[in-house]
Amino acid sequence: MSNMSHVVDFESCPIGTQDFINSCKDAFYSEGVLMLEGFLTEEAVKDLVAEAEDQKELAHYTSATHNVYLTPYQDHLAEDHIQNRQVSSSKGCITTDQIPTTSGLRTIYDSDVFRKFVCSVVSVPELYEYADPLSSINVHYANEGQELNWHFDNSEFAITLLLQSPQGGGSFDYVKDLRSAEVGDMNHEEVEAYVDGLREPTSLSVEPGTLMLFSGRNSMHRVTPTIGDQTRILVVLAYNSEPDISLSEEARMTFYGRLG
Ligand SMILES: O=C(O)CCC(=O)C(=O)O
Ligand SMILES: [Fe+2]
Repeated sequence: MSNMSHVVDFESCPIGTQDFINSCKDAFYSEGVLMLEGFLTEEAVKDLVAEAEDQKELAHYTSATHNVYLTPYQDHLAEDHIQNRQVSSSKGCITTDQIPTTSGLRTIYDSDVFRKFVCSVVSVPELYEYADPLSSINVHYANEGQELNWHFDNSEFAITLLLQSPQGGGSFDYVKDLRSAEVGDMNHEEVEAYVDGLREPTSLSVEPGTLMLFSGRNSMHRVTPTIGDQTRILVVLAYNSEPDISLSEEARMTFYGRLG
């Protein structure tokens, strides 16, 4: 397994130092998104892209329609009600069990300094891996025309590492705090205005090697379609704040096409 300092550029991102942690925490709470450019070393980006390209043929491809809240269709509401309105998303995905044991992705995921950093930024005491063998580390592939449409995440926060940008498209658009899941405020009207393109979201163009930590539960987000034949390759690192939790069987079947 590679060493953390081979994969993480501690000079530009000193994730073990309190001043840096404090500034990341401020950015996460004020913007809803923490973006650390140059988090991965150039060498790590190269190695991880090569590794992901090698694994690409193992990816499970899915194409699905969903509403932005990722909730089931509600028969008592009209088809064009924002809670029923369907958008489509498609991607390829490989799972934790398919990531090589020597991968730098495992080095980062398992690292104490990284977990402590994330805990401090998102204000949780402890982070645990998923109990199932699929959900902790995923690599997503978006080929030409593939996109992740508007949605709110079920999880409170998400951590991503961009390995490869497409030639065009692939921009990360988001609207901070558009709903409040905690108090059940779905904010239908404004959500619909963004889905209809009547309002402009914040649009981020992300460079390979960037770590993003964002609160996707209340901030609606999407990734625009890949343009050109270079695949967008993105890693998702997922943790739980409690031990022994598996992703639901329904979600595993939807995302991965298998349970383990
Ligand atoms: O691909 C990305 O940058 C975002 C991923 C995301 O939003 C998700 O997996 O829920
Ligand atoms: Fe998301």
